[in-house]
Amino acid sequence: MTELDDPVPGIKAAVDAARGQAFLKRIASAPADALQDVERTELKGLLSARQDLKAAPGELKKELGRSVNEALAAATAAIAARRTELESAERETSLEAERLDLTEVVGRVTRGHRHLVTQARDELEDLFVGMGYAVAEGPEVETDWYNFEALNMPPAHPARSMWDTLYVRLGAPASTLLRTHTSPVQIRVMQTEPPPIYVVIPGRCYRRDTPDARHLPVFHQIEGLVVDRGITFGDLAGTIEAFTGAYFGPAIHSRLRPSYFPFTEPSAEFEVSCIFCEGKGCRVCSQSGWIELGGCGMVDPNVFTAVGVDPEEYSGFAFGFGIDRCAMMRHDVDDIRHFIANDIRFLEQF
Ligand code: 2NL
Repeated sequence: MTELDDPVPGIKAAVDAARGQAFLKRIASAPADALQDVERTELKGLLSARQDLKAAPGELKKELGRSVNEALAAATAAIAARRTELESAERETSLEAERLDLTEVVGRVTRGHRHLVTQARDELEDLFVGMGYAVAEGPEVETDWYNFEALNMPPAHPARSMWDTLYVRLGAPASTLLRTHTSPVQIRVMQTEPPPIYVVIPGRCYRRDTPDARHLPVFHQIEGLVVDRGITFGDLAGTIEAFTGAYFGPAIHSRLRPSYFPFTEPSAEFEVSCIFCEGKGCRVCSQSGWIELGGCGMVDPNVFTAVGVDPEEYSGFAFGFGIDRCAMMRHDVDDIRHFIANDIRFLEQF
């Protein structure tokens, strides 16, 4: 090889290599650190070769110089293109990694849901609202007058022993208590609203009960009250039949059996056909086909008199039942204590 063929040792080979497809291909798929190597070795080599070329004879310098420049331009452009590509890929990766998928966060961290008893309460409220009733609420700490006396139970009335009352140390002994039913709210409604009254009152009630599968000292009741002209026992029976069918389904019916409550006369217990055997008779309903749900009756005239409603002009009915029991029946819950055990595995089922 003569000096003319290769005026700067290795320059032709370097140029050929730099202009070869393999070289450009290598750049096009090089990772970031390999790009830097190419710059440090091949490009640097070409640059110093161009420097050395200055000593070469005129024609050769021009021709080879153009080749070197072309090779340098092509390689620089390829490196720049590859670098842009790598940078945008890197940005893509970090965006993806740092992205907050809010829908996923909501799906993973559950926000919880209403307790089964609250669901039952809401459903029962909706059902009565659909029948034209209003919903009212009232205090959970009551006076003896609202919880007992106004409801036709004067002090020392034997019927008071039906309720295991929790008294509050406030005022005279045994004068302030945790309401044993939601009836005091009905008394308050009758004191403040003139008839016609169509109202349901859901809420927490308290009794000095020892917890077992069917009792808790804190439970939930919903009571209904209707006061209007010409209200009959037939209206009461029809209302019970309408709401039990709506809550438990059209296959479920109701019946009334004579009973006693101090605030209603006549009084009845109402039963619904057993939702497990639909009235055929099974172990849950002791083969009777019926399950007791609550009590009801025509408002006692003494109650009307206590709140200033004229019993000669108005009549009415009232009913009351446990929301917890209702939910237990419909969802086959065998122990009321599940509701307050706070076991997420139980709660999540509903
Ligand atoms: C039961 C029985 C009942 C009432 C509640 C009531 C309220 C007023 C006047 C008359 Cl202000 N009655 N409420 C009537 C009959 C039965 O509940 O066993 N509940 C679980």
